[in-house]
Amino acid sequence: MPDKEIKVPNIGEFKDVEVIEVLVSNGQSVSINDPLITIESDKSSVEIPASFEGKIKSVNIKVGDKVSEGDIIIILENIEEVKKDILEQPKIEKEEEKDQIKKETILNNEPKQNFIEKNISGVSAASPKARKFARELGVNINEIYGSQRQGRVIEKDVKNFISSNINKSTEIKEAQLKKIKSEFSHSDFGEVEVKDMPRVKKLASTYLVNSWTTIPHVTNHDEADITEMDEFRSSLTDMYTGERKKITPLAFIIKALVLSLKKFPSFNSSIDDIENGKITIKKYFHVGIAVDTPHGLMVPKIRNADNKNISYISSELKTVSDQCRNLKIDKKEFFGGSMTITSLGGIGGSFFTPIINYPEVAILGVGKAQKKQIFINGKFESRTMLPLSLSYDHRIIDGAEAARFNNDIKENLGKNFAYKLAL
Ligand code: CAO
Repeated sequence: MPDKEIKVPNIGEFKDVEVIEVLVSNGQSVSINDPLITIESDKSSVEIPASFEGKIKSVNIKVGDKVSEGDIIIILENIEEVKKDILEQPKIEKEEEKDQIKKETILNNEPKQNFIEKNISGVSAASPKARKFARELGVNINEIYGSQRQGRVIEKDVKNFISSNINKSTEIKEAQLKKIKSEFSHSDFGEVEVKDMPRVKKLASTYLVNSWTTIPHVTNHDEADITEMDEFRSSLTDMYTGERKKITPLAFIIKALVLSLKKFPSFNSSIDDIENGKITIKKYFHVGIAVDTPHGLMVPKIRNADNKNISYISSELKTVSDQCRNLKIDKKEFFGGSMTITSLGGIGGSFFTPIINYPEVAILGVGKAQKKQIFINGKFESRTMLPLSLSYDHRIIDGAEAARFNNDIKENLGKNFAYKLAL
């Protein structure tokens, strides 16, 4: 029986990718999924894990080598040895081994992921030095977004991450200590099933908890009268086919939000350096959109929304939400936003309390527009009303400013929307 070879798996269209780290050495035992090497293209870096377990007979590559799919990374000890071991083991252990072999087959038959998918699923690009440093300090490097090109993490980012988390971790530890422990487990009351949380949800939970526990949130609710805008939207047809154009209210809301951000720059800011009393005002208008996907919530950006018209924004909305749902979006697209819109308008409901997408300072929640009887100029009229829920960081935005901001959005979506949104 020959030795077992571990090869470079499918890495998408990438070829001759540089090995930046070799994480194992001859004679070392590895388990399935243990990282073996790190490779890096100009798009991202990923660790290649072991697809079998065993003892390393030889490591076939070194730092600086270029590898492509199918290249042999390491050779594991002769499989005869493993077989001999199995024969010598008691029956009960053989069953375990069978499970292991079954696991291996499943692993090898699993659809292969490509580079971008791994990148979006949360693997940070990092220099080998930064990786080593993070590993030594017990920091998960994938939780860090780096300061270098395409979010690449360097040693300094690891240091910054640690210092900014020291206070947080003390608070979290205190909170954990205070957690109420139930005397009973769920299964004491009937059948239950424990499942793994999707990876995107796990990653998002760190950000959500950070936002919820560190930002003093307030939410202002309001309703925008979008009657004229909605009639216009529903009347849009394709010039050539005459078919109805499918542009959702969200494209108009993005444009309206950009106008309000221009008027109220504090909503387009971040206060990551609050200890030194510094506010970063962004001069760009990258609007985040919360996208519901089977993997969890993702928030890609519509970049430079101020320079795009409604049709363009509408088709970009479709493109980025499809990319998120198919896990074909670069991790960097989840960063560098001005403010986020979270729209439940296509699903239902009116008002809610959205959580700010840190390090932003405000988020606009949009509910489902409904026809309502509104008292205008002494009589009731049927108008289409859009529920708005604006959550903001009270350290930087006051309630009065938030109410004015909502008024401005209402104005931008109101009767004179065409003039306001330059249609
Ligand atoms: N009021 C009334 N109808 C609305 C509406 C609103 N505010 N917003 C959308 N609609 C309508 C659309 O016009 C469309 O109708 P037609 O099928 O007749 O054209 C339908 O609802 C579906 O719209 P959509 O949801 O597919 O598209 P969208 O552009 O409004 O939203 C996206 C795109 C990506 C935001 C959406 O698909 C999505 O993922 N929404 C969920 C976001 C979410 O989960 N937020 C919560 C985060 S907090 O946990």
